[in-house]
Amino acid sequence: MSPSLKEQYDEQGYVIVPGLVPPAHLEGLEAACARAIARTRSGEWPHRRTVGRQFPPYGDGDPDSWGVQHVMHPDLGEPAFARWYTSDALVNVVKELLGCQGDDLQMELFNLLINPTSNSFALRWHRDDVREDATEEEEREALKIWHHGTQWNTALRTDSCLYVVPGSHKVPRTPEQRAHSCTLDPPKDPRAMPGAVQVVLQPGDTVFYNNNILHCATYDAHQPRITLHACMGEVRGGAARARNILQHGLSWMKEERFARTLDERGRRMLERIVRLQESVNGDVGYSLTN
Ligand SMILES: O=C(O)CCC(=O)C(=O)O
Repeated sequence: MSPSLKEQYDEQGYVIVPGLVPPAHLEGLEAACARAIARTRSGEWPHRRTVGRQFPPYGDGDPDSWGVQHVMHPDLGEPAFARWYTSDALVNVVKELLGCQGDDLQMELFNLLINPTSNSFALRWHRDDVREDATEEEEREALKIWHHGTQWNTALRTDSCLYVVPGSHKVPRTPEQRAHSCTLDPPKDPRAMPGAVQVVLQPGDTVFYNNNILHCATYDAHQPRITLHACMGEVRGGAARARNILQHGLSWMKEERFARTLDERGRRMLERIVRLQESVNGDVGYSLTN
């Protein structure tokens, strides 16, 4: 018997699921992505990942972008994104991977990963919520915490940017892996990392991953990338999830006009993340440094 999606996800730290964008959503998403990317590249959409900055805060330093942030934001005016984020096809897989009910799910990040246009770029090897200079013991402790959430990339164009080390979401780096990842510099060759595999997605494929898996990514200015990049969590994550999610700046989600763009399921998911934001006192800070 082949392993279930959840078994593969728990064991390897990632799993690829084909065909999670139902045909009824595809045309709307394609058109919404094209408009969002054009507005980002022209400088009109200010929420973006700038080339040269690997993690939040992304700042404004470079006109070139490798990501569009907050695609459900009402100012972007693209309801296709929230419609898909709250769709049965997607939510059913997330429930299976997290082992939870729909009533536990909270709305989190939804961004877009794109190719820069003038400068190729790369993200260093990292875990999203464990610093690269953590000691082996600190890393072991951090990886014991289950964050009650999953992150995914859904490719609308063939995408081979992401590299992961299967199984590394559960164990500290070996000394050799540490040597490849204890730097703020992007890797010259991601394949040099012991255990690394390149994740190749065909259009329509989704890779779900534990964002504390050891991973990096390369962005080729000449290879079109249109990849939906999002995460969803469940309320049991509480404070363990707060920094990871809220460091991206989600106060706009509290605006009543955003709730009005959502269906019933979306509004309930939104209420849960707003409760998390309200429960956090003060600045959550950032997981990683640039
Ligand atoms: O580009 C990717 O696929 C990965 C992005 C990533 O690692 C991140 O946002 O932390």
